[in-house]
Amino acid sequence: MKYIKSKKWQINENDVTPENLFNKRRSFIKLGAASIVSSSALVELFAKENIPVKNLDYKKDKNLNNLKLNTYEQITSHNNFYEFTTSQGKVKDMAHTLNTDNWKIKVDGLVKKPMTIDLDDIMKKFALEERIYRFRCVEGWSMVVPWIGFELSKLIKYLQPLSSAKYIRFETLYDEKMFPDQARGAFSTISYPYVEGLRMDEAMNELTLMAVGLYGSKMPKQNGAPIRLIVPWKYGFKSIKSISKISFVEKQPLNTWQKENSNEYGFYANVNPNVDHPRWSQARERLLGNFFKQRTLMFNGYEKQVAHLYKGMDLTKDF
Ligand SMILES: Nc1nc2c(c(=O)[nH]1)N[C@H]1C(S)=C(S)[C@@H](COP(=O)(O)O)O[C@H]1N2
Ligand SMILES: [Mo]
Repeated sequence: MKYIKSKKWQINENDVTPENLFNKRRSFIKLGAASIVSSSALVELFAKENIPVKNLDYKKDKNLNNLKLNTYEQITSHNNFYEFTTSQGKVKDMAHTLNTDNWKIKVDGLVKKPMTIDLDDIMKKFALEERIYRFRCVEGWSMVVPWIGFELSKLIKYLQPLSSAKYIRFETLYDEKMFPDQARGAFSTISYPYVEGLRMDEAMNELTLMAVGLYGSKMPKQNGAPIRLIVPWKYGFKSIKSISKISFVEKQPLNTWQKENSNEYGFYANVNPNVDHPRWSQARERLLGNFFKQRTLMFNGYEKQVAHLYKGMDLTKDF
């Protein structure tokens, strides 16, 4: 590995498992010394080979809970991203049609000044930090991911919503050229654009993250490049990908999965082992890479930080 340890395109060696290194080494050798001086070629190769390239600067998470991370390979090869396909293993091979150049986010609704913001500007404004979070899909699988991003609260303070704004609403980009399932029109799997929302106090919670990367590397397209929401105490579908619009609103937004099937999916979607999905138990989950299931934790293990948000609510009704 010595010869790839250059400052510009250094990989985070902690993040690469021994068998990973062993298998990838053959491809480096094939490349030959000449190609190795071209950093962009190497970056491309690394991405294809599922090795994160450390190209973000961020403050490391101390990982006080001692969570064991899933590998970069696991996190980037099992995805839910219906805009491409419902086949979780195939998203990574299709996501290249998503073009994240010059990414913009439209901001409107109950806000001091509606505007369109440039992702590049945002990246300069907010210092990035790593957040190692558990992530639990409503389907019963989970993973532990070292996300990179900044607190949504910082962005909200910068955008200055009006006091009449009670909820924040997000939309994923709508572009039929980039997302094949959107191009299927009436035959698409779900309706687009994908929509999600949070109550303002949930959005301002210190855990709520706008993520722009993982494993020190810019967000892989299959994981929702270039910027997505991460709400670790809620089922994964709340963590909307590839965000192109943010609105501040008075009424609770109708999120995509509630719209698709309100008997099975609600607005709050807090991880809760005691409230089963109508078609399966939510008491246990399978961590990616594990054979045996493990217990699901109330609020996905973030009870201390978020339980107060739901005082007085009936979590069996507001699921
Ligand atoms: N735009 C959009 N965002 C989305 C989804 C999607 O299909 N489209 N799937 C959701 C679901 S169900 C999950 S579990 C997570 C998966 O994130 P991952 O692929 O990074 O694991 O993204 C969520 N965000
Ligand atoms: Mo999910």
